Amino acid sequence: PRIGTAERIDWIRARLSLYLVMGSVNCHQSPEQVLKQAIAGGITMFQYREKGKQALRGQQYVELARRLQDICRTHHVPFIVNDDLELALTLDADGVHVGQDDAPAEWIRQRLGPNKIVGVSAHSLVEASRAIAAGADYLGVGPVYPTVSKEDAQPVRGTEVIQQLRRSGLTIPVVGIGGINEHNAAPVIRAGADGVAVISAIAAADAPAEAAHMLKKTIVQYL
Ligand code: TZP
Ligand code: MG
Repeated sequence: PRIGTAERIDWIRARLSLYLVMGSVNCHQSPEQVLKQAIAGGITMFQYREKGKQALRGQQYVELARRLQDICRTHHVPFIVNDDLELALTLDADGVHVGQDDAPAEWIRQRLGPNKIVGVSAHSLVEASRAIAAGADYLGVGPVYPTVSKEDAQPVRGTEVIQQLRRSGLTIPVVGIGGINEHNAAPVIRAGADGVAVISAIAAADAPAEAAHMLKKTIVQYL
């Protein structure tokens, strides 16, 4: 879809309904297997987030990214890179996601150009407004619930920030993140999110396809 159009925004919005964020550290089986099953279960977007003490580095980090990107390409699932502009440029990824402590969103947007997807984590209305001004395509808002997947996670915020964003009239695509699973996803969507982003609910599931499918069912029901 063409840049800056309502069509492009809605295309991104639709891709956010079930967003899998993952690296090798989060998986109980090979990341390739997890991703394939998650896609079979209905995920709509993927973020390569290879973080933590046990994370792959160097050539292995790049090679896993390539293999996961290939799987995404085959199934027409957008492939987003967490916090690594250079990797995204090298692989011609579909976009980059940055947190508040990462490179500024303005810089990411400038370097990626207008056609790539730029996602930004926001924990308040102020951070959300700044991200929008910087050229973000979507916001990741959380942690909605307690999470075990991020060591330096911010305090839990429930669905409050998502509601606040919508009440103040912001229409940017939003995904809730943090501790979300099939049992607690509904309030996130009802609060105004366009989807949910999950790590452990899918990546650490015994049956990732089943887990994704159940989550998707809940989300679609409340969207
Ligand atoms: N950002 C805020 S919470 C979180 C990130 C990356 C971790 C989400 O993982 P999980 O397992 O879905 O709680
Ligand atoms: Mg970060």
